[in-house]
Amino acid sequence: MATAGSGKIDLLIYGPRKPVVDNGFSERFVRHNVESKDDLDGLSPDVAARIRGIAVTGLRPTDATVLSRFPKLEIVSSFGVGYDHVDSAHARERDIVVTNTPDVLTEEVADTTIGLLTATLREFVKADRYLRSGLWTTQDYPLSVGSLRDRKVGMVGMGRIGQAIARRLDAARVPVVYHSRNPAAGVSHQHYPSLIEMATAVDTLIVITPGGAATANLINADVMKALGPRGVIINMARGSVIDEPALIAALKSGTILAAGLDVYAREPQVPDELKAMQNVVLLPHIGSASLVTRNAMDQLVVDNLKAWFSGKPPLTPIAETPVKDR
Ligand code: 8YV
Repeated sequence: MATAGSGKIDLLIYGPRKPVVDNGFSERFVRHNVESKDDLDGLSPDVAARIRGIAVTGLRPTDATVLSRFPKLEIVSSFGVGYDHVDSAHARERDIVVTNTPDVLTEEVADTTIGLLTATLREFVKADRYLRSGLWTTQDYPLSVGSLRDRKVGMVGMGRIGQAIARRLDAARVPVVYHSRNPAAGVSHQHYPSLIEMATAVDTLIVITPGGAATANLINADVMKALGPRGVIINMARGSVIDEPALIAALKSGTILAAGLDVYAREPQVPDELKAMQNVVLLPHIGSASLVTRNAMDQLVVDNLKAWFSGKPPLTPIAETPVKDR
């Protein structure tokens, strides 16, 4: 933690320490590190009064109670493409610009999605356990009921990552349709304005839509019922987008076949009921979590702040907080 910086720019680093962030700023800046929301109370009022920029380096709640501690705040540079943890309405009201880290993670998350989809359908995790337990020496692993070969995928969300996933499925010759509020520009796949209608027409859902109030529990019991007993759900978005108790019930009862999950309602807590199931593959929110991609995301967090404090427009502002002429 640095000391007071007269004439310097005070930044709050809110979340986990990252080498790219620790080493990314010149002497012009003074960094103050706070790991979690509870630790914010440890920040002295003097320092809070000087903070002009925040780097949110992980999924930390950045709501009005957090932002209102900083009267001189100009910019919140948030790690990750999703920013449902940041109160963008509050920021907008106070003319605080919010930035995220799109594009640099698109292909990584799309790769992870295809891996999780294939692992779920072809039971890679169960098969690995089978081999390690020595069972292969007595009997071949049973044929998987799931396969990509006889499936039709409905994408829930067709933004940048959704399109990168769809490109991979096109190459694998898997039919793809999508649901989103409005048709996506330049996308030739069939668009379904109704999620239920799409769920009825497909057997596999890939969820890759922003989290937040607008999509809370979008994938509910009715959608799961419409998907049917061959149904597979892959969630790469936010846990909040799926009604988790309804998902557990649907997996237990055979309303749907299987699920591959990277995100959960109360991370890092994952319901024991899910952990006990054989027809789910559970990843600990690692969609973008390779060194190369996380470094690129961290760098963009730094670069947005540096651009702003050099008097330039930030590189990747979110749509809700447009930047006025500087
Ligand atoms: C990160 C993500 O893992 O970009 C996102 O929205 O969910 C991930 O890339 C997340 O920000 C966790 O820190």
